[in-house]
Amino acid sequence: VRLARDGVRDVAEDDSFEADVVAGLSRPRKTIPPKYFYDAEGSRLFEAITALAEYYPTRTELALLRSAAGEIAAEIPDGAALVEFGSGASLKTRIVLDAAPQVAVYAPIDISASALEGAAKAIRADYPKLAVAPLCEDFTRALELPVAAAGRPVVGFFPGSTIGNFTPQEAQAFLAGARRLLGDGAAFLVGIDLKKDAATLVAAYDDALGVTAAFNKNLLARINRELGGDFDLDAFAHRAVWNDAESRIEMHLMSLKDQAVGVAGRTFRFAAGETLHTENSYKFTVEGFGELAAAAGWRLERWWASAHPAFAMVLLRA
Ligand code: AVJ
Repeated sequence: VRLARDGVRDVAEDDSFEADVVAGLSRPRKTIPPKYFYDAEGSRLFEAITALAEYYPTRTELALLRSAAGEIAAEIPDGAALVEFGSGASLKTRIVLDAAPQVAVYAPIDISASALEGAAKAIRADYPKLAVAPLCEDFTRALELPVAAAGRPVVGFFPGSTIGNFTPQEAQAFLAGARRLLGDGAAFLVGIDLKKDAATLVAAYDDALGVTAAFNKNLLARINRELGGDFDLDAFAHRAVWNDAESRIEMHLMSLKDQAVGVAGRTFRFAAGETLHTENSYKFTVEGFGELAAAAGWRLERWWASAHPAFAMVLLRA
């Protein structure tokens, strides 16, 4: 961990991408962690996804946050430190900050140094009284709050239903880690996408314009760019499947033929019809999420939910 010019803590760009891709492609059921979608091109494509007619989560959560902002703000103590997990451009944060001027410290945690620096700069410019203390880290690994948060009431913020990318075991481990990081008495606001009819869900992950397909295939392009891969993007097809037993949308890339692909000096074989599993997006019930949170030491205190499409912002208490 080094300290960048303007005080942003930065992590060394390690070779976990190569190691994770090689390990994932070596498994009998090939898989790659979805966190690798978000290089510059992937982040741009995700932004485009959030504007699609079929992709309801982002606009639904924004509307929910706006309508509940006053009640959410009332749950935030004076002088609180707001700690955001995977802050990106910090757009949803602004809704909370606008409604809760009593927030004294904003600590965004993000793995992308450029996103973090840009967001910190913009938030500092627009909220001059707020102390901004960014942490450049994988938000699943952060172990310590910035010193600026010491002694303050702490409120965690994890919007976007990003928690849906974790398996239930990973989600529980993440929530337990966040419980340790945020500390006794902390509140934790988590955005979760709720279970709904399969047609709505599948359309949200397989849009008519093919933006989600491009987002999914960008993972192969990124492997080609960064790991010297030779994936033929036209030899794979985007698939979005609702897995009801697991209550999750799965994204896959299906091989359209028997083929061999080179990555990082190795060869991986795909049979026609075989898939590379690239993402799970779990859909919750508020009750089910409450049980998951309880197993990690949190109490579900209250929640706000929209009806159609259903999405929820839950308030957990340590
Ligand atoms: C950013 C993880 C919330 O699961 O809906 C969007 C990512 N994948 N379309 C989601 C995503 C395909 C998104 N999250």
